Amino acid sequence: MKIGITCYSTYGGSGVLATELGKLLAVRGHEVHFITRDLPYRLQNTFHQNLLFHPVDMLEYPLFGDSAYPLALAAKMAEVVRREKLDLLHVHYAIPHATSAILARQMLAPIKIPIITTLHGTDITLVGKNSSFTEVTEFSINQSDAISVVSEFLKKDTHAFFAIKKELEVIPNFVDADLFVPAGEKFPCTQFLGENHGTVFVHISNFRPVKRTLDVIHAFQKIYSEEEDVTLLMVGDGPDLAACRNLVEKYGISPKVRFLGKQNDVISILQLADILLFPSEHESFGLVALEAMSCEKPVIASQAGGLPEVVEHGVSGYLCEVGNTQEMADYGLRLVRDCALKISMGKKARQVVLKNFTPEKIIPLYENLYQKALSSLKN
Ligand code: GMT
Repeated sequence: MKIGITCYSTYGGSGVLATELGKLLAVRGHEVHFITRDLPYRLQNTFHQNLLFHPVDMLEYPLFGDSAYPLALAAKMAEVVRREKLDLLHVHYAIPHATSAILARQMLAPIKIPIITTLHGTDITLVGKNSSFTEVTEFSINQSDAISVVSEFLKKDTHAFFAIKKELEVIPNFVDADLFVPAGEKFPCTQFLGENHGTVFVHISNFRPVKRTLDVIHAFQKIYSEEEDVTLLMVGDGPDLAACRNLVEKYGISPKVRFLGKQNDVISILQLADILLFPSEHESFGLVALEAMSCEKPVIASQAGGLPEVVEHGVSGYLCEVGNTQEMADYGLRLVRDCALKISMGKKARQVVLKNFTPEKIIPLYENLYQKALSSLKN
């Protein structure tokens, strides 16, 4: 198939997932055209003859600022569909990508192009529920030819809030378990963190309020107050980063916490860590948790959104009440003090990934959805 993929190209789970999907579809013989504002960051340093990139041309016009992006995207989609004879458009994130695709489809008539929309979470839970976007989100979902959501939680939430007339197919996130592997020689821990790093906790996110990054610091401080041989790596950047730095200063734990900023090589970082701390307010799936699990790292996460569909409490990690940093610290301490438990939980975490969340299991679900959308258009 000739597939057009649109996603956000900067950091963020939806862009990561869309890019990894495109790369794997290309390997499976599909011709994949990324129609995005910039080169998606997980596409950097990647070459495959079936992977093509079409940047959205944006007119630099002060009056518009960024507001013309949805229109410029629609125009680029129409141009690429026509020229490259694409079979379908797969858009990630309802707003504005599905909306732009609908406009492109209208511009393309009588050419018929199916639109597949994947809802990732914040497009529904934060943006779509905002009254200024509710109607356009609902419209864009209902106008799509096929829709997928990344968890049962997101399916329920979408139905609860919007009047959806189409089937929402649950297709979970996946991780390439051949790349996200447990051990890494490339980036040895002692070389990077010194000899006395102890148990290494890691948090990776875009530091938005929904990630509750301050809870990571609170929980880690509680752990450190009982066990000094611990280190925390904070990876990523975003609105709450400064507040996290201030809290670390306030607690006087700066030597124990390393802020690494945005990083491309997430695999190496996960490999040198022992435990992922992931205390989100809500999380439709939690791709980072899956990536950590694939590297045999237990996850201490919140009992929120789709996370219970990923992390099994007491098996691959622990699920805690949102905001209960004492509970998170208690589980963290349990793993710090019981190395065998930490290792066996990590191994079970990877088993879960291998059983349910590999590309081999998940990519065919997307291919079936594409086929369904194509045949619905023929009927
Ligand atoms: O929250 C993020 O990290 C970014 C966000 C996005 O849309 O880019 O991620 C969402 O999509 C991911 C991929 O499907 C999911 O794994 C994340 O759980 C989801 N984030 C939230 O629901 C907060």
